[in-house]
Amino acid sequence: MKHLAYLSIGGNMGDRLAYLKAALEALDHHPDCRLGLVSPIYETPAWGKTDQADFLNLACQVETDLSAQDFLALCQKIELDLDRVRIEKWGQRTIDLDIIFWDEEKIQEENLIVPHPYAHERAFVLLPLADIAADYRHPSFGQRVEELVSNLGDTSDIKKISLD
Ligand code: PH2
Ligand code: MG
Ligand code: MG
Repeated sequence: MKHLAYLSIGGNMGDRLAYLKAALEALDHHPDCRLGLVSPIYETPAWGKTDQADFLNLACQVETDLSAQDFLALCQKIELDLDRVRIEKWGQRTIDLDIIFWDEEKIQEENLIVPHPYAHERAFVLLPLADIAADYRHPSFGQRVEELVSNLGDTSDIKKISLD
């Protein structure tokens, strides 16, 4: 059965753009996944643990036949393949793939909570997401992504970057 996942992807170590592109390619090349819409890329100040380099972030849509758990395992494998080392919570990383939404489902498992519990508080997640899923309704809050953006308390200075 097909599922639609929305991901937030970001990183702030090494060649940030190359890591983002490699993550998108890895998703698209998987036989059970198809990459759909991809947002523009944003440069964003580090959220949570602020004494680190700026991130590049984007949001994307993936259609997949995998279960949520298998898709999570795939995301974690892609992170490892792309030099991800877990040093500290919210610390610097080459790449992070977070599942924000999975169909209209709410998932509460030991290793996977969807919708992502901080998504609605983070400009670096919501703004890119609004570019590709403005009308998607948050399964827990009932608000559309666009509405979540207008109610956002996070006023980080996040900038769409041009790739030309
Ligand atoms: N990811 C975090 C913590 N802080 N800040 C920005 N700007 N972008 C991120 O992707 C990010 C973060 C934890 O995963
Ligand atoms: Mg994250
Ligand atoms: Mg993560």
